Amino acid sequence: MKSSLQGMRTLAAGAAAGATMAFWGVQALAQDLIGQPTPKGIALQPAAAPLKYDAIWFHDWILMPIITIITLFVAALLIWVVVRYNARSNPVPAKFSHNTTIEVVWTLVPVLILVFIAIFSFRLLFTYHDMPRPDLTVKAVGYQWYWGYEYPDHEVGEFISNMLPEEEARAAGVPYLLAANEPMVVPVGKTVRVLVTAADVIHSFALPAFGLKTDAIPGRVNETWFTAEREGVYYGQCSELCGVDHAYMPIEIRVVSQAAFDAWIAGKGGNPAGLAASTEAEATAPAIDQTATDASATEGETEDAAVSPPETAAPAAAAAAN
Ligand SMILES: [Cu+2]
Repeated sequence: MKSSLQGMRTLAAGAAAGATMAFWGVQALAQDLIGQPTPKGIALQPAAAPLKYDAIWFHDWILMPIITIITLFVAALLIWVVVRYNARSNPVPAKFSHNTTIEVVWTLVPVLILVFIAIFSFRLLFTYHDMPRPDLTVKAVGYQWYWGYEYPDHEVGEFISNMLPEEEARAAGVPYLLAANEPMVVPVGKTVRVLVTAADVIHSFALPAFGLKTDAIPGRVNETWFTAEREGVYYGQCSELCGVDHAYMPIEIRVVSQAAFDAWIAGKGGNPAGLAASTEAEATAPAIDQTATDASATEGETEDAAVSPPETAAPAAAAAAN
């Protein structure tokens, strides 16, 4: 998946370079903030995890060029019709009302454009679905109007993450409406599986820098993943209208070193070694464990996860067995 995407990247990059370079070149001049929105920024937030790179590539090299070309083409057609066929320059209009050729063309071409977009769109969707073997699991539960995080691998029970009040945020120099009093903390470079659900109404777990947006639905467990590539603080928000305080339930993910993460887990009363223990157990009996872990997930997703183990699974299992 990764290498074929890479190949297409090169191919389409060449073809579409002219269409987007001018526009995105200007964008690159402004230094974007990492993990949070940039004032007056109009592009997507910079990527800090694999899925986001693919999403940005799809937007910049597939969607934007197509949108730009269609917009220019339609604008040119409009201008041509206005100039060439107004009452003054074309006093005697033609009488025909059908043209089979053009009708076939304007039906087929949009279909082909959509099929072309669908190829890359589905590729991106599959990339989201193909989760590498996770190093740890965090359960995120949406409530009206805050998030709860739980670390089952590390025996850290659910704790509540509320939005930081305005005065406290200003005093701490962190973005108000995005900063939380209890962030989700994860180690850098580790693949984090996020189990997403809700306890009351539908919420959505979204964090732009990692390319995450997964609905949190009561009675159902969705899953998504990210591998944060550098330490830092990353902000997201609930992205499903969930009631009066929908705008006040931010998601703050703090990416730290493994040592800092272990210390944080210990501070939460958890077991820092829980990760290694559970990984070993999973590697020895992957099929059984997968089924048990994902039992609460919906059937379709569980089966997919079970039948298509990620590439990293085999070496990990082999290493553990030895
Ligand atoms: Cu919400």
